[in-house]
Amino acid sequence: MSNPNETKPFIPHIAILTSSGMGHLTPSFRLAALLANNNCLVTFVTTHLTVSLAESNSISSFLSTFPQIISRNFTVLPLDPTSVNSTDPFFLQWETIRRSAHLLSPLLASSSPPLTTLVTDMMLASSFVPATADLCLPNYILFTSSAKMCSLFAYFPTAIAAYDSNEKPDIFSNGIHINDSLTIPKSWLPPPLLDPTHLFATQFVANGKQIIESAGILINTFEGLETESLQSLNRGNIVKGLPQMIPVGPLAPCDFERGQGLPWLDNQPDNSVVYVSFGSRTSMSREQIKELGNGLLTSGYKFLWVVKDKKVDKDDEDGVEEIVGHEFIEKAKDKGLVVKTWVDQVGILSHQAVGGFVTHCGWNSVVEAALCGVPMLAWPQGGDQKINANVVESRGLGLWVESWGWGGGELVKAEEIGTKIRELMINERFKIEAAHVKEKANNANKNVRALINQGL
Ligand code: UDP
Ligand code: G50
Repeated sequence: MSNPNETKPFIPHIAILTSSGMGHLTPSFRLAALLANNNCLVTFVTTHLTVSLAESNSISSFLSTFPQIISRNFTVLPLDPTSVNSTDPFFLQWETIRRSAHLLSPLLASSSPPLTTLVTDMMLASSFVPATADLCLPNYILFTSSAKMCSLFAYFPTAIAAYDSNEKPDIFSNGIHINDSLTIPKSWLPPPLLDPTHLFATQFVANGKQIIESAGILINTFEGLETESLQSLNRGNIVKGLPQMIPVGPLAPCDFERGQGLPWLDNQPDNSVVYVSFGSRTSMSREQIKELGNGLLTSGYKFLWVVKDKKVDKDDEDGVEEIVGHEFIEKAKDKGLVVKTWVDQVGILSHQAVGGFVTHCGWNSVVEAALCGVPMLAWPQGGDQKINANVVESRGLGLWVESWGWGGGELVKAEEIGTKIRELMINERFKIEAAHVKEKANNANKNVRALINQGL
């Protein structure tokens, strides 16, 4: 017979509201899995109309692998695209979700058992934190980029407020001076921020203002990777009175993300292959693809290259051979593998044959490479990627050729790409530092589990 005086153990019930794009969905899945595997009940809120196929496929796999996670489909209102200053499908989807914020409380109010905590993706913070205030729950923000980017994010509204539009036509010409040890140069800013009327800029400012109202920021980074930035944020050296930054990284990949493996890779010697990928939503011009392909050939290293021809996978119809050319395929026969499918990136990065990663520096890619101890050649293409590239370079995890600029700018020539790849693969210091950070990444994982067990 059970003891009537025995109290039931407290089980936190956490709702996670994710946004759009694999760079946001993936860390939300990983956080949800981490919580669900550590005695929390999780409700996961998604919008089932996604921009890309990769998103809808991964949502299905995630939900079927975790039947214990409660799934809530958030139906959003259609957005009039002429009402916003952007055509990027992901930016539009963030805005669509943001404008439906008032519909979330009614969806979550009846949760059983009642919710104890909300976690909202940073792209949605400024509309959802106020809109869910009536639920009277602590609202944490999930920040899926670097702590250095979070410093800019937190400070940017102050920088804008200090600006008198009549006196200084170019507010960014000297960069954003955050404190005596941190200035973000103008050329590193996400390009849409340079136009204050751009949808991305208005969201960025509104979301940045909101973080002060949140219960805390869960950030996919770790002490061993971004010691200084985390300290500055938490010691009030960026913005005074910020809620606590809680490093929850490196968020560990879930089993459902695992792919079938690549027999070609299994047959290559240790540390001999360069892995090349620019993430889930960056396409390159055909001209740049040609230079990159020739650069890989001239590097002398074997390569595994994921090509992307269109921003959204549904539109990516041409075959690999049409994109890279028949001549290249012939030349690359014994040298590399070129694919145009979704790959298991963590599976590749953790393969012993992979010795270097040419990356756009989407933050998830950087954290995954850090977790697997793989040095990087940073080639930022847009968004927060130059700031992330700076983290890679300053942490000694690889090199960044700043003069290459953003993707879509001046053409980077094959010869130079080949030279930099050789530098990446030869430099022992990168390998040593990457191994060191990998060890710290594994220790950080243990700390996160301890934190959650104490009750977040
Ligand atoms: N990714 C993957 N396979 C692919 C392309 C991307 O697993 O073929 C994953 C990658 O491991 C990362 C995420 O998708 O977790 C991309 O996020 P990131 O922040 O690196 O860049 P984004 O795609 O947002 O630009
Ligand atoms: C995704 C993206 C471009 C981009 C960023 C992305 C960031 C991250 C910081 O995550 O810069 C950020 C926080 C809130 C916000 C916008 C950006 O509203 O495609 O630059």
